[in-house]
Amino acid sequence: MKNLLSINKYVEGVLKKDISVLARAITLIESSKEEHQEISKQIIEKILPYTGKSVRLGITGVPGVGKSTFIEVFGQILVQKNHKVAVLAVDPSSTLSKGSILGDKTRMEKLSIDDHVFIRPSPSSGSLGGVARKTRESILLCEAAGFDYIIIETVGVGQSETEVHQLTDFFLLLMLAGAGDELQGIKRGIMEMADGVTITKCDGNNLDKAKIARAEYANAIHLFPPTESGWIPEVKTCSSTENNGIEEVYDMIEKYIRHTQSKNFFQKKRQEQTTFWFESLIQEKIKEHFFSDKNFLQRYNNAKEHITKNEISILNAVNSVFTK
Ligand SMILES: Nc1nc2c(ncn2[C@@H]2O[C@H](COP(=O)(O)OP(=O)(O)OP(=O)(O)O)[C@@H](O)[C@H]2O)c(=O)[nH]1
Ligand SMILES: [Mg+2]
Repeated sequence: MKNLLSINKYVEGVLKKDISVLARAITLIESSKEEHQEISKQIIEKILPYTGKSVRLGITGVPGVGKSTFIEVFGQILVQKNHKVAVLAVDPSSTLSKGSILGDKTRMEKLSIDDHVFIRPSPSSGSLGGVARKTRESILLCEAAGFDYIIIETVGVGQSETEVHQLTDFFLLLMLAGAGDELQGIKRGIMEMADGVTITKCDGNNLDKAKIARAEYANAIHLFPPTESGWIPEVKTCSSTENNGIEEVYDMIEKYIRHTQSKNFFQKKRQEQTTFWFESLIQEKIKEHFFSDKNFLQRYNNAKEHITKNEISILNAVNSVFTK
């Protein structure tokens, strides 16, 4: 890491929309060094009043479904509509798909050189919850730097969605036609989380298959319990390579935002998300608190040994850990 700036320099730089300072602030946030985390905390505190004014869009789907290619085209539409776009990636399986960060740079060729766009690959280390939390703070920094459309790309393999869902206003699921749910590894739970579904690669030989898939998914979605906001998720088709149907996805998201804002649901959802992150941090702290206590740890290990030898019931073992 380059030399650290003062806290005020970070804050000023971000608010002045200085991209290099923004990037450095994010690096700081991603660092696990205690000293860096302390500074990050204070930066976030100071920029907090300037956050919140953006659309936070989560995009998920199995590897290869076309997320990055979609974002390349979708991002350009956003820029045409005068949005300032930040693209962040959450990739919990980075050890499995090391290639994707490199791939993103080439797949977002035009977007990555646009002045109105900021692209940030995923932090490479840390637990899933940790990565998502850092992404949350990166979102806040991007908002403070004037980005009003934040896209979060995540690999849809079933681990990261719940977290990313808690970071975004609209959760878009990209699907392939004719691959079968099983093959796509998309769990029903993820379908239920989606505010919209888009069948990708609706071009060439895929056209008919995509249309059939669209009808099937639309039917499936109607069987899900109604959402709290009353919004019924829509299913679209698109081709990123032929630039078809992308505008319709934009319209769908706009419609969703109008719908949820008119019912005050938009704000309510964000408040619930803040509570979610508060609670998960509290849980983490409680755990940390106990496990950093040597005596607790000893009782914990003892109890564990006793239960594996079947010498004590689990309930009694648990009690023994919390009894001094
Ligand atoms: N025919 C066609 N091919 C596409 C389309 N969109 C993406 N592809 C191709 O599909 C492959 C995967 O695209 P990516 O955009 O990298 O997919 P991804 O979902 O970001 O993949 P990961 O980041 O690895 O999870 C690439 O070879 C793309 O060229 C499309 O609309 N039509
Ligand atoms: Mg990608």
